[in-house]
Amino acid sequence: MNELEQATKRIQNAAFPAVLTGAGISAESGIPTFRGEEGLWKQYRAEELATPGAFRQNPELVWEWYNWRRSLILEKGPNAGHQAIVKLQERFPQMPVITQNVDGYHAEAGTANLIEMHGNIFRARCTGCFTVQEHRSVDNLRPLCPLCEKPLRPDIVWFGESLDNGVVNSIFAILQKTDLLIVVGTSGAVYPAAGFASQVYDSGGAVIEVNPKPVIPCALQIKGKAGEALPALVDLV
Ligand code: BV8
Repeated sequence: MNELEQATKRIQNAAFPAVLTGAGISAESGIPTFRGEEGLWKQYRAEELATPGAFRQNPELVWEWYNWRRSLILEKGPNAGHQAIVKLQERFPQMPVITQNVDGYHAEAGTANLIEMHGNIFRARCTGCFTVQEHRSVDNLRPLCPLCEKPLRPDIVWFGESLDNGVVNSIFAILQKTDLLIVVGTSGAVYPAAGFASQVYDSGGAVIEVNPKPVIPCALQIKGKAGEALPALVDLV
């Protein structure tokens, strides 16, 4: 049996599969990943801009980066990889989808039971009164809170910031329960997401990885693009 057939069997026999995605699932939508060649923005790396320090030091530069990403995300849309996960949820209606991505594409594709663990690029949070609101502007470099007029920040988890406790608890409950974690399009460079696959594997679960450059040793690795391999896999299930 080849990897695709083995993976199909594992999914067919799964009692409570779960999905974890990273930037790679949006690559075929035309959204640059963080650590691929095209992942750099101007001369910056995500780790230099997606931090509280960078925002304190140069909020306009950080807003410029998010405005650029938001306009690109608005221009494009979910791809066949996102749609395949929605189709898999028809087979497994309880299947949770945990994403590291902030582009909103899983929600736009109609994904249920979705956890956006790093927040969402179309929300902003007030640095004064902490109100969270929708934010779709692509050119405002100094957005202010309409309630208290303090500066807004992206409602996104930056490097060095803790994830929301509720989100962490929900994810760990899923990782305890799942018997199959399907990991799509992540380089496994960022924690805590980078530890999820081994956590499932160490507690007796199975892991399938879909990535042109697989990185998870304990996974059944399917070397391929999300937009091609996922639909093929879901069609076989
Ligand atoms: C935390 C939002 C507790 C931003 C993101 C020192 C001080 C403080 C913390 C740390 C520290 N050292 C380490 C840490 C922990 C830190 C961390 O992990 N750092 C790394 C750099 C080592 N983590 C944190 O800070 C987290 N919080 O730990 O809280 C704490 C608190 C204080 C002090 C200590 C601990 C918070 C991390 C959240 C950061 N925010 N996103 C934004 O988006 O603007 S993470 C960012 O990276 C994105 O969300 C992204 O999704 C994520 C992971 O990247 P990937 O998704 O994997 O993307 P990447 O480009 O890397 O890979 C793409 C993959 O796709 C590749 O494998 C490629 O082969 C594949 N691919 C390409 N094409 C396709 C494809 N796959 C399929 N199909 C294709 N077509």
